[in-house]
Amino acid sequence: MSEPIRVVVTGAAGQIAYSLLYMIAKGDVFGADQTLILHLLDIVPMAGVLEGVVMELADCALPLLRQVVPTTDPAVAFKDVSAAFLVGAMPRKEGMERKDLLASNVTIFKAQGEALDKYAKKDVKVLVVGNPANTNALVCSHYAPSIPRENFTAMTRLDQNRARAHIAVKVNVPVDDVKNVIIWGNHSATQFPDAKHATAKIGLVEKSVYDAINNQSYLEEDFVSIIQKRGAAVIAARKMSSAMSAAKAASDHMKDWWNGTSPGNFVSMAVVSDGSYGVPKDIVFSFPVEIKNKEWTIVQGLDVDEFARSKLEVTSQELLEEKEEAMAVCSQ
Ligand code: NAX
Repeated sequence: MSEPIRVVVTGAAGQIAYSLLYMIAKGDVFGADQTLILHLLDIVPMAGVLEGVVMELADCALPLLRQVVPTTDPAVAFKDVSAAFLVGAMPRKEGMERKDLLASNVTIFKAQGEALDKYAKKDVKVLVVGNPANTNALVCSHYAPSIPRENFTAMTRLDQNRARAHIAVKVNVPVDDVKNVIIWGNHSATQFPDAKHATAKIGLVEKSVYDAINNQSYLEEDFVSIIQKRGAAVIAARKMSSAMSAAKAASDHMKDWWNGTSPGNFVSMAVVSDGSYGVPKDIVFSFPVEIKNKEWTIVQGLDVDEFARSKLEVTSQELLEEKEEAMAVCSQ
């Protein structure tokens, strides 16, 4: 067993964290040999609920979990952490405009960026889940200048998992036999789920998903719209937003970042754009990435046709607008 690492989960009294904490604490993310000290951050009114979560984690009797630190103080929460799951955010309330939500949440991520800058390890891996996730990650990184920008990412893995599972059902193979579905852009309704480069193992043959489904309009219209609206469909059915699947996606994202991707496989992560594929620089944009030695690189050289290009432009435009609004709020 190696020395314990410190991992923080914010929004630790919330519904995603309720599933995520168990996944982390039993070794799904950092491995079966990595002991952990879990830091749990939430806001003062949730301190009582947090105590209940601490009790349940203790009652799980998990061998890797060496200590749990519940707190409402960012200085304690971010101290010496190697990995940060930034889940906590203000939910959208009735009558609240998207702009108001963005304003409240970027303020949270500005403060957490400053706290990460001061207290976290300089090689901390930060995954932002709380919405608007891409722009929150950008803000967080901006206020943590001593930590490399590459260490800030936002989650589009839930969208990728949804897309992959959808294709698997469509071509009737286990989900593991579908690979390289891409989510481009923002974790919002403008995201572009792209099956153009995806393959599925059908029998013994690895086939292009486009060939296997053989219905271009389905893949460019219905599929895109179903994945874009999947979150809303879960809310309509469950009367609450995705939680178990969001936690699994956060776990998958960090696990791949920590351990790397296997050859020939790429995953989607929202990362700071370097201008690849004509995407504007300096927005946090979901790209296909490969990961080695805990460092991601954007997969290059994929063919982006005119249809895809138009989708990338729409989602880029939304992210540029969010960035402008966020920076205006932060500079007030
Ligand atoms: P909950 O409302 O159940 O939990 C959020 C928790 O965050 C609450 O306990 C709240 O007190 C806490 N919180 C609020 N402000 C905080 C602060 N400043 N510091 C620490 N904790 C704070 O929401 P949940 O369902 O867990 O969702 C959390 C976030 O994930 C939301 O912003 C949601 O929109 C977002 N999602 C993002 C997804 C993605 O794919 N990127 C998918 C799932 C989810 O919708």
